[in-house]
Amino acid sequence: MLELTQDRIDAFHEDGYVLAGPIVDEAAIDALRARYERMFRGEFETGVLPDEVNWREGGSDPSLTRQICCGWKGDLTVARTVLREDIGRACATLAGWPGARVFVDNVLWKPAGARPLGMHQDTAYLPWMDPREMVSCWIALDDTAADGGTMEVVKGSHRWAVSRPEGEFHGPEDYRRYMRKAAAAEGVDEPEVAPIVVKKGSGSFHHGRTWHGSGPNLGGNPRRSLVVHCISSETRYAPEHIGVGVGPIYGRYMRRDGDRAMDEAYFPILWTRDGRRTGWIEDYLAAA
Ligand SMILES: O=C(O)CCC(=O)C(=O)O
Repeated sequence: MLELTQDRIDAFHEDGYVLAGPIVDEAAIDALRARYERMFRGEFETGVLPDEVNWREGGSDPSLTRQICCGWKGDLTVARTVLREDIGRACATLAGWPGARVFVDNVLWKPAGARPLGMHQDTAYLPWMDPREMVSCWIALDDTAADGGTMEVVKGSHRWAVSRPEGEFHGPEDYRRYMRKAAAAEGVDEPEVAPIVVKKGSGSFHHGRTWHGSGPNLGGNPRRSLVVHCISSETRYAPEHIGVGVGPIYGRYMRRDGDRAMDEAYFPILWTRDGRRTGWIEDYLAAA
């Protein structure tokens, strides 16, 4: 069970991120790694295709980081971590929300030698959310090292303005370029970049405006992670985006009748202060 001490909560507010862990145990790590092999071969246990499958064995560029988004919809082992109540409670506590729901997860696998992931702010991609807020739990499935392509966060950058998304996410030439541009706009000459160096099973939480990304994997081992991106249980589609502008993937879940609700079938509630959790989660997780 994940518990956050007041020191950790204070550090998150000060720095825009905080280390945490252990979050998953050895058995879960082994099970997840085995599922990653299957998922990137295009095999999905539930028969449902995750919302984004950005890499496939045999057909994709081996120098890129393998990525699947909303893996929980395709695989129950992934779902058993992503839909954890304590992860939702931790994200809600850090954000000060009444509860938390999952917006999306990221199944990530950066092999030795693979290229960077561009630095960005998560909420830059979410102008259609009300409130436009996110807290993410990033879990390492391998021991990480500063030169091994681990995630890097920029201390204090959660206080910077939200930038317009720019550049490539997968394999950019200069993965810190747009972060430096944002830093300059804030008058920050030397942004403090902190690599998340943790043992497998541990990880970090980051704020939705914190700049983060990762460099090339210059080590000899793969760097696999599972990321749970939470939003407030109260999040709605922003009124000005109803009917337009949410985008080709998550826009498909928006109702067309003016109801701004985010449906729990796609964005399940993990935890609320008043004891609510989406009803179908336990049956779904037991369906193996
Ligand atoms: O693991 C990484 O390199 C980046 C992950 C990321 O973008 C995220 O957790 O939002």
